[in-house]
This record gives sequence, structure tokens and C-alpha cells, in this order.
Amino acid sequence: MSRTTGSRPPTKGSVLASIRERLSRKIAAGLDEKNRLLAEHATKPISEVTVAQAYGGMRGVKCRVTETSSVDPYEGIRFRGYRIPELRENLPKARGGREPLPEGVFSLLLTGEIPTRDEAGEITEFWRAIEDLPGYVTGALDRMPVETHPMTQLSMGILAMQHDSVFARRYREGMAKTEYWEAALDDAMIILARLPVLAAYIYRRSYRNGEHIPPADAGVDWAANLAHMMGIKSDSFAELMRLYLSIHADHEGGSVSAHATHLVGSALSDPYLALSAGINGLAGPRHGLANQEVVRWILALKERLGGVPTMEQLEGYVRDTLARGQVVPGYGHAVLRRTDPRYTVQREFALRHLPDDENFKIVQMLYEVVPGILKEHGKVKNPWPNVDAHSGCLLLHYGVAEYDFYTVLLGVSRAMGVLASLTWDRGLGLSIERPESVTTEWIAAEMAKS
Ligand code: CMX
Repeated sequence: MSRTTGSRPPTKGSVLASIRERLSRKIAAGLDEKNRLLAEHATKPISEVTVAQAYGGMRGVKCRVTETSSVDPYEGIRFRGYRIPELRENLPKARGGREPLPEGVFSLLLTGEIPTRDEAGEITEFWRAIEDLPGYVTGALDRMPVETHPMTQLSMGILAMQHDSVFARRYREGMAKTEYWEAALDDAMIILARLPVLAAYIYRRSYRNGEHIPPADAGVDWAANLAHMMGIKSDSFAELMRLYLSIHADHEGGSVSAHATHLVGSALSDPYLALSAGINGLAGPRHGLANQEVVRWILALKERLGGVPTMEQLEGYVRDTLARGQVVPGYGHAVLRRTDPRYTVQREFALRHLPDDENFKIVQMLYEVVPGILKEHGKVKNPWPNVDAHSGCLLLHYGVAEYDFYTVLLGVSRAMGVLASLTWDRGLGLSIERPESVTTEWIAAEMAKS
């Protein structure tokens, strides 16, 4: 069982002090730039909103600022300007490993600088030293039926931890606005430290009769420790976790998980409350739940067609899905217009570690079949696969067959991006988010004038 001794908020520690020091300089520079832009350009438009956008999920409306990442429709995600292949090349790795350490991804998202191996190692050490889940968190989870969806358990677990929020406590004590970001960072660090323990706790209670595995030795990195606590003993699974937790960390501020975290945080709800909201958004099938839906759909396909299908059978199955008025999970995207580079990097991993895997074969066959059918279908703007089309077959290969759990792993990763962003939101003094909504009657009246 994981250690459940309760823990103190991180107020000391050289790595935290050094991150604070670097961030305070960067945030001060960011504030200067924000103030300059507002002084010189406050009333200039950067976007317009059409009627289609008002009804259509505000797609393409540029109306908020996120520093940590940006998405190009053709090149995909950039974390602080770095594309996925560049991240893989430049970020520090575990000894003997080829995949980036997520600790390095977090440091980059937060500070904008690629950390050294030692700097990433200091974050590992810091997180691992404060990772214990308090007994009241495990106690709250233990009162929920084991079949409760793992994403609900994740969100509940984060809310249960809110008891320890440094931001909430210091706000009550009257901290100054200029100190908000430091308290948000304190909360982010403790949440991120605990998330692998929380995720593994949910996995083992839901699927392994509550037989928990204590965390690994102190030197083991964040992702490998999660692999260990899930009970999967394989160096290449630890590598997969490093890759998985790195590439899912952020996808620009407009994605539901990032936007929901930002929105709730803009009310000065503390990082626990804000992250829980983001996790709830991630739990939707149009967003993060798609990775479980892909595997559910592939397994149903295999059952119906008796194993690996022929191309013709696969084509028929995809057409049937569409004819039933359902989406093909893992395909399409609100912003991307090409194959997601996060898909491509997972394919490279599969080619290296599991080239003959049956489910990987089906994923590759789908790539041959689905885009053509979606193009024929006509209305889908992006017929290419997104990140979720690939991740499930990798997890299945290592025996993580409980696909309801997949989005929890995505949530552990996404927490890094949205919490880094939330720290910046507070540092830049961003306002409460309060756009204006209109009624259909108002739109009709306005259009009648034009
Ligand atoms: N299969 C079938 N139809 C699809 C489709 C797919 N994979 N992707 C889009 N469409 C449909 C939409 O449902 C929409 O139909 P309606 O006009 O009847 O509502 C139409 O094509 C146009 O949609 P779009 O503009 O191309 O896509 P959206 O920006 O509205 O939606 C997304 C994007 C991801 C929700 C959608 O592509 C989808 O549902 N994909 C499957 C689920 C999925 O893989 N989600 C994960 C995305 C990654 C993430 O955010 O985590």
C-alpha cells in the first residue's frame, strides 16, 4: 500500500527556490510586455467572431493568452516553441533511456527553458520526497464503489487533496496579489508530486483488488515510479510512460482541459479546484476519453470480425460506425489538419518496441482506411488520426487492458501543462474570465440590420 502519512506543503527546498527565482524574473518580464502591449495596442482587434463561431464552439476565435504551448494546424503542438521531435531530442532522458523525462517537460513549460539533466533530476527528487497521499484522500476514494469510473475517482482524489491548498490558506490569510503565483506554484508542485501515487492507487483499487504497491526507491523518476506502482515490471513500459506523460502534457489554452482549468482558476479558485474542473472536461469522449473509446471500438471490431480483419472488413466496420451516426474515435481534431505528431511519435515507439503486435497492426490498417472514408463523408474537416488513435494499443501491449483507466494517465500528464499555465495566469494578473453571451433572438435581430 502507498504511504499515507499526510504531508506538508513545500515551502523550502533548493529546487523550488531556484524555480521561484527564475520564474519571478520571467514573470516580471512577461508583465512588462503585457503592460507595454496594453498601453500601445489595447483597442486593436486580434480576431473577429462570426455567427458560425458563436454556435460552433468558438473555433478559431483568438481571445485568450496561454504562454506554455501553441498548436499549428499542420505542424501540431509546440511546447514553448519546441515541436515534438525537438523535445524528444533536447530534453533530458533517464539513464539508458531514449524518451524525455516528464519532469523536464514541466520545467520547460513553466520556465520556457530546456532544463539540464541535473535540473530535471532535482524536480524528480523534490516530487518524490513529497509524494505521499494523505490518509483522508485514500479514505475518501475507498468509500467510493470500485467500479466508479477512474476519471471520477481522479477528480475526487484531487478535490480531496484540496484540504492542503497553500493558495486557499494564504488567500484567507490575506496574501497580496503579487504573491498569488507563488502560492499557485506551491500547490502545483504538491499536486504533481502526488498524482502518480493517486493514479496508481486508483488503478490498483479498481482492477487489482486493492493490492497496492509502495512507491519505488527515491532515485526512480516520476514516470517509472508510476509504472512500478501500477505493477508493470518492464523497462520498456517505463519508457512508454515517460513518452506518454511527456507528449500529453499540454495542447494550447483553447483545449477543453486547459480552458476549463484556466476558467475556474480565473475566479481565484485554487489550483486543486481548477485542475479538477479541467480533469472533468478531459473525461469527455470528444476530448481525452477518446483514447479509451478507440480501444473499446477496436476490441468490439475484433470480436465481431473474429480477430485481425481484412482491409475490406475493416472498411465495412468503419462505414457501419458512421452509418449508425457515431464518430470514428481517434480521428479528427478541432484544430489539427494533418496527422497529429503525437500519433507519429507513438508509432515510432511501436515500431521499435512492439512491431508485431496485433492491435498495432489494426491501428496501422485503420490509418490506411479511415482518412479516405472520412474524406468521402464530406463534412469532417480533419480526416487524420489524433493522439488518441494510437495510445491505447501501446498500453494494451503491456497488459493495461482496463481501458477505462487510460484517460487517467492522460490526466496525470495534462496536469503539468495546465498547472504551469495557471501559475502564469496568476503571475500575469489575468482577470476573471467573463465573456459575453447573446441569445438567438439577439443574433437574428443584429443580422436583420445587416
Ligand atoms: N468521425 C465521424 N464524424 C466526425 C469525426 C470522426 N472522427 N470527426 C468529426 N466528425 C464530424 C463532426 O461530428 C461534425 O459533425 P456534425 O456537423 O454532424 O456535428 C462534423 O464532422 C464536422 O466536425 P469538425 O469540424 O471536423 O470537428 P469538430 O471540431 O467539431 O470536432 C472532434 C473535433 C475531435 C470532437 C471530432 O473530430 C471528433 O468527435 N473526433 C472523434 C473523437 C476524438 O477522437 N476526440 C479526441 C480529440 C483529441 C483531443 O482533444 O483529446
